[in-house]
Amino acid sequence: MRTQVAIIGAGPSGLLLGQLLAKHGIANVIVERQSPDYVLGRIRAGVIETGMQNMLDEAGVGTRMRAEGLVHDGTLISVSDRLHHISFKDLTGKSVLVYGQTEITRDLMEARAAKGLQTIYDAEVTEIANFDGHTPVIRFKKDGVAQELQADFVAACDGYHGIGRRSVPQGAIQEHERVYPFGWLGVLADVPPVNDELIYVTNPKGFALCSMRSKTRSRYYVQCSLSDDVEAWSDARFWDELKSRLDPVSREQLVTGPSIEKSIAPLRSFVAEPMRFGRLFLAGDAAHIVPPTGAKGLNLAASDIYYLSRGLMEHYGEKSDAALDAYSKRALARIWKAERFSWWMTQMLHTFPESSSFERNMQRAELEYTLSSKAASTALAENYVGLPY
Ligand code: FAS
Ligand code: PHB
Repeated sequence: MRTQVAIIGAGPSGLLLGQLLAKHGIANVIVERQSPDYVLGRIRAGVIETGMQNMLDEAGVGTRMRAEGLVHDGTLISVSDRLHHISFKDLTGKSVLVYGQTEITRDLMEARAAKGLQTIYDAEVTEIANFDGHTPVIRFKKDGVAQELQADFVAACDGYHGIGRRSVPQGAIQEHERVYPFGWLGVLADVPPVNDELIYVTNPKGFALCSMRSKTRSRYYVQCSLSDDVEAWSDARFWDELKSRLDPVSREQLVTGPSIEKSIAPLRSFVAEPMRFGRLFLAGDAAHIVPPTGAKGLNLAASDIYYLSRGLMEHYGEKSDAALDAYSKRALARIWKAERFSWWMTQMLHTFPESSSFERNMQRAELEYTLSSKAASTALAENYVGLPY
């Protein structure tokens, strides 16, 4: 088999890249190790920046997002039983859209199938070779049969645990990481959201987040210990813990119900540099991870794909490799700013078991300054709605 761009991974990064390339007549094949249902079963992001909204429009999959997505002009931060409002609209003139990653993935999958573009599911890529030459090849097994796909370029959109980063010679890649001493226990439930806006809760018992997927489906998180087992968290225990961290009004308004999904995610900050190795490119979670406190993970994948798709379009269109050569530097410039914001939000809002009294006072001062200063609130808002591409 042969194509122009071989894409590893049918998550948001791979699917979005495939759509944009196909729109510009660039042939591509996606190889995905899981089934479509498995990919759709992963409950992840919920907040979509303007930049990503525009990318989905460009890829021809923005209609349902615009019809069903919820426009959020601000967010709430709950401190010592008080709710503070940060107005993105007043401070930056922008807003965000709340629309689940699952729905984005579904829209991209359906659009890809409608165009008759090839996606090989249930096929794990086991080797990426010759990417330092002109004819890289990926090798995978499908129904027990070993196969290979030759291409001009390989885009490893294969997430944090993918093979892309692992295929690069050790000395050629530098990794930067911070692992946080806690995780997030997330619950999805078909109950109305506790508020029209998201609520980021800081509480000595631990962080919590009240989010949503629609007016009838909510997404909640509580900070939990890394040693926690999701099986030890009954629905009743989860709702009690969430209530204990909420302000009195939200506690009163909270509608509880049976969970339809419950999982624990560890939190880490991670960046791999550079993101290009000859004709192999890393994009999305394959190259970086952020703690979800800043709602940046999925949105960073979109800006990587913006830079990479322009580079490939220029290669095949104007016969220039300038944008491909600049890919890693351009993507990393935006990635590090999002890493900083996500780390800052996590440091400011979570309870760190081992922190000293001085560190706890720094945390409190950071939060009080952020909520009392227009300049500081504007800085939070402009990072949250998304820095320019
Ligand atoms: P993905 O991991 O989504 O997709 C990679 C794909 O590659 C997968 O389908 C995988 O099966 C496939 N793959 C891997 N190895 C392969 C191989 N060898 N061969 C073939 N295929 C292979 N972001 C937010 O903004 N907000 C959130 O609240 C949030 N919550 C999250 C919760 C969890 C538990 C996780 C893990 C992430 C969360 N994220 C969140 C981040 C998440 O949304 C990612 O940023 C987003 O999925 C990135 O998309 P991709 O880069 O496509 O990677
Ligand atoms: C979500 O809705 O899953 C969500 C929203 C905002 C975040 C993290 C997760 O910061």
